Amino acid sequence: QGGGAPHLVFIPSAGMGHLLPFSRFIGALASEGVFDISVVTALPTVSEAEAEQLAALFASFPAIRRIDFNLLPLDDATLAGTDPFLLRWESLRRSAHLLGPLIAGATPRASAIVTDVTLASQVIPIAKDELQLPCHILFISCATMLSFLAYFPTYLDETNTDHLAGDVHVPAIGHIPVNYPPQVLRNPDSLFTKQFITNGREITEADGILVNTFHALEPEALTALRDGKVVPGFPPVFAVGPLKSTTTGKEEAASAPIAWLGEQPARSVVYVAFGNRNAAALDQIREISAGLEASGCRFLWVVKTTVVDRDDTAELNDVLGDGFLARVHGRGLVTKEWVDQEAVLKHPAVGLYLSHCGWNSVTESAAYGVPMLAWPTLGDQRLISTVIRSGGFGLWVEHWSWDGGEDSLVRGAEIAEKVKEVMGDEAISAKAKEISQAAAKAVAEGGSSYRSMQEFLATLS
Ligand code: BUP
Repeated sequence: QGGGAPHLVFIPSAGMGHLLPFSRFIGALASEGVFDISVVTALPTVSEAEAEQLAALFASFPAIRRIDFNLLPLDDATLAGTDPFLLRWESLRRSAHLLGPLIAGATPRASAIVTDVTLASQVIPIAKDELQLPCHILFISCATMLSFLAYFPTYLDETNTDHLAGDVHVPAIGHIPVNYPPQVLRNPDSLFTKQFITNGREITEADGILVNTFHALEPEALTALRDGKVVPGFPPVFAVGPLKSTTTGKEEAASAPIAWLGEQPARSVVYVAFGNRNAAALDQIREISAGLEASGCRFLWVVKTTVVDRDDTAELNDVLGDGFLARVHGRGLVTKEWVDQEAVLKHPAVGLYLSHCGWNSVTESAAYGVPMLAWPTLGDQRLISTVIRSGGFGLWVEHWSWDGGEDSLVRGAEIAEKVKEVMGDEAISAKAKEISQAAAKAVAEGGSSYRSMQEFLATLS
């Protein structure tokens, strides 16, 4: 590195779903060894998983520089009770004016900024007006969600409203029922809604948008965005996924879940995980346990009972109920620990992923050809589930929700039935295999994502 190499400054946001694709993208660039790279880092991180991820990134690539970003205190009583990750996004946004001088002082001089979309409306003007630097977004959800985000301000203007008030027809994408986008958008006063709208308006000013997807996974959405059919004059969209880890930790390979998977027959295990910030209600957890037990399948289940991992002190036995772990001993492994999910999904023993459908998780499942049983919980996850449905590599039981309350509780018997159904579905399994082959082709030399990456890199020199 050095001597006139482009210097990219990355600004990731909070939450593993945001940090992991940044780490993967940065790792891929750093491995090429031709770029100077800095990462704007706000410490302490919200979760322990993020702290460990950042430490691993800097340890794997010692040449990457860390730009410490000291956040201003967020003294705002109106934000009490807000989700800690969303609160951190707000904190990053309100401190963003400090980024201009920080990045201006970087040596060698920065040549471009790559920011998370949650900070777009703050960072893009700083990059362009103050620093005269190109500003790109690394979008961490799917192209379908990007289309929705980009079109949402037009929807508001045309319907003369300030919130999600009905179905949305996104040009060239189609009809999106009112209950598919993040439901918090129904509330105009929510912090998320305000951020979503200002970011959605500003992203058209970005110089480029990198998306962790690939052409075969979302052909319509990518074509519509690129042809300016969603929003005229939309920035270039570079589909560079699926992004994969560049560090293959030996410790992960030796971890208990991976070792356990090594003892199970091929395609026999149901992997169950609902992301790192979805605190499931106790009664729903009990139904899931009943469902997994009744399914008769082997399973590996990552249980989270709190939004932030550091707060999780519950004992598994208390959470799962007396006797459960003993009854499923040998065929089910349950953990509260962070597992290397990519290594799990890559493992030949895994035959199904019962998932909350965070986008990173979906791209991982697609990359490794694991069929999905989609159980979206919140945020972008229902829109993401439409991608699984149209790709045919999973089943989305649309009436399953996580709203809480007696009516919305998904019963163990139904969970067992659907698990068995997808485990035995040859058509879904064939589609999953097909999509993983398409993913491998996309990132291989000459593939669509490979070429998009080259096109993006060409803009930097
Ligand atoms: Br839990 C867990 N190990 O134990 P998403 C997650 N992950 O590697 P998010 C692990 O975290 P939202 C674990 O592979 C994925 O790359 C997983 O990102 C990894 O969902 C990432 O899938 C999680 O985008 O929820 O962030 O939990 O959708 O709300 O962002």
